[in-house]
Amino acid sequence: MNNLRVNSERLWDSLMEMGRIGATAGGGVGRLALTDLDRQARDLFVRWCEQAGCVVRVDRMGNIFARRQGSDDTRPPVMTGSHLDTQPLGGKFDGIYGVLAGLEIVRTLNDAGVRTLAPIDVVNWTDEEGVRFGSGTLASAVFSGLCEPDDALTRTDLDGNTFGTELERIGYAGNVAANGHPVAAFIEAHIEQGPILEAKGKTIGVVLGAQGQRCFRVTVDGEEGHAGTLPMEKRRDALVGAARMIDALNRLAFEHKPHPVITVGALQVRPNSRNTIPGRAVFSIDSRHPDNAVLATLAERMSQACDEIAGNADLALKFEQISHRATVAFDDGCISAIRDTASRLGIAHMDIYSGAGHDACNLARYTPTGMIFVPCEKGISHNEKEKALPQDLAAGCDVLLHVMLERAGIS
Ligand code: HGY
Ligand code: MN
Ligand code: MN
Repeated sequence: MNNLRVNSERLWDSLMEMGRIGATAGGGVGRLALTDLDRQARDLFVRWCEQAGCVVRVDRMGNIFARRQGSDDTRPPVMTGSHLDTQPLGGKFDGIYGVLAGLEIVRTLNDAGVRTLAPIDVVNWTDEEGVRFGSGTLASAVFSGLCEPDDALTRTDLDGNTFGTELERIGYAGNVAANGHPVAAFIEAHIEQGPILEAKGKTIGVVLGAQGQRCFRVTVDGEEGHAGTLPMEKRRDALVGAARMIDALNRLAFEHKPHPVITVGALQVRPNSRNTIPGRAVFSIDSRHPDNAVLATLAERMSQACDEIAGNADLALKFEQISHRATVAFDDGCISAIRDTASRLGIAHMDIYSGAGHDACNLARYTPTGMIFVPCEKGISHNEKEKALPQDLAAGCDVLLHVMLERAGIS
């Protein structure tokens, strides 16, 4: 069995075909969760899984589980997967690789006529990126018992659509209860989204854990006014206030060693008109650090900095925490299995820590969980230029195959 290898070309072709759904002019993919493009990607994934003989179920959060039966289905499944949704200007590999690597394992086992003892589940987690509904990995958090279904289903996007109504609209509001089924282990394959593996010349990252993350929504209220008639000293300009806050937050990040990462990625201005003084500005904050205590102190300091700026400019402020993910340590047994399998297959590997968040960070609180990273070019991700090499993607999938086989057993 040790000589079993995935079909690199088939994996690559599946990634390229999936990448055509929501392809952007810049060579990337823009496929936001719960849009018609997401539905098309889901439909393609479901079709492929059914063609591969899987039984497909969808839960209340729209998570898709493709099950390859084992010879002893009393055993809990060994699960792998990731997410098919992308950033607005994302790439072909972030998340999608983990989902299609799982499908490639099913296809490879079919070709080899191998039946595992435990079933294998390949999952597509809904809305890992959290672009539309404010915080990421909501659906795997619900599955892992970290978030109530209604708390997630009632989240709204900027147009006031709720998560739940958008799931219904695309036909993926499943009838399976969202609060998880027993899982023997969860292993997620993902591109590193950083430059370390490539710089060190390693093909496999044995992921030890992931840094903590706190996200916020900041609402700054001033007063609309005429851009031509209201003197500068009489203005309560919400956007100028927000700009000062964003600059202060950025400077705050450099005051801590090692640096946290603080990103303001989304900003809405009302009424967003050239000749009206902005009355309201709403922006997001994504803050991350490997130490939970530093992250908590940072939250305090960011709130104080915004408060002070608002007070000095006669602006009203609302500083709301939207999500909080503590640092995560993956399961020692999964980590050793990934490391030993990479060694046994003769693939260069190293231990690594994840700067990015993943669905695996939620599953780690529910079942023994591990992650396998493969390099991406120059570490570029959340960018249309995101690239990965077929041979690296196949190597990661081979490690995933043998780790899953070891866990699931062969009948
Ligand atoms: O934000 C993240 O870390 C993930 O890539 N969605
Ligand atoms: Mn991802
Ligand atoms: Mn991502």
